[in-house]
Amino acid sequence: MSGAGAPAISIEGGADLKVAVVAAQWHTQVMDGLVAGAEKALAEIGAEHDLFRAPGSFELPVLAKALAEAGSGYDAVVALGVVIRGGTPHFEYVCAAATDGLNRVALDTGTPIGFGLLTCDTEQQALDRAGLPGSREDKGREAVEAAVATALVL
Ligand code: DLZ
Repeated sequence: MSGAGAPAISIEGGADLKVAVVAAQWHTQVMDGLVAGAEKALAEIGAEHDLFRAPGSFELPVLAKALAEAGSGYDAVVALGVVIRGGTPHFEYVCAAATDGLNRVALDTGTPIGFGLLTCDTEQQALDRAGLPGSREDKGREAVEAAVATALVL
């Protein structure tokens, strides 16, 4: 985890988990970094994982719900996306729908959802957090660690 007050969290035991990663496709360069960071973290943890692609961040909750439901076989879901503010209120609607939807999926299903949705004013802010060479932060990895750590508590 990174940022002021970020904890060092334990992911010991995560190798026994099966994790679904659901990733939007808008803003390819940023998404490539988020997905690579998430997959690298899962490989290091040793958790079995599968990657599913959503068209945009608005579609993340419906895919996350299918993957989080009992019987899917997944212990945790990691949602990745990036929304960048434009000149219309569309940004607010997509961010709210994705955020509220993912939170609802986690609470309704009881399956932890790692929240790897970047909501940024500029593309540079997203690149700074994408886990790419030169990025300050790796939010794909952080979302994996949070989801795995939560699943290990349950
Ligand atoms: C339409 C749209 C726009 C303008 N911007 C983004 C974005 O920055 N990030 C993102 O993930 N998706 C965006 N989308 C697509 C919507 O999430 C959604 O896929 C479409 O509205 C179709 O339902």
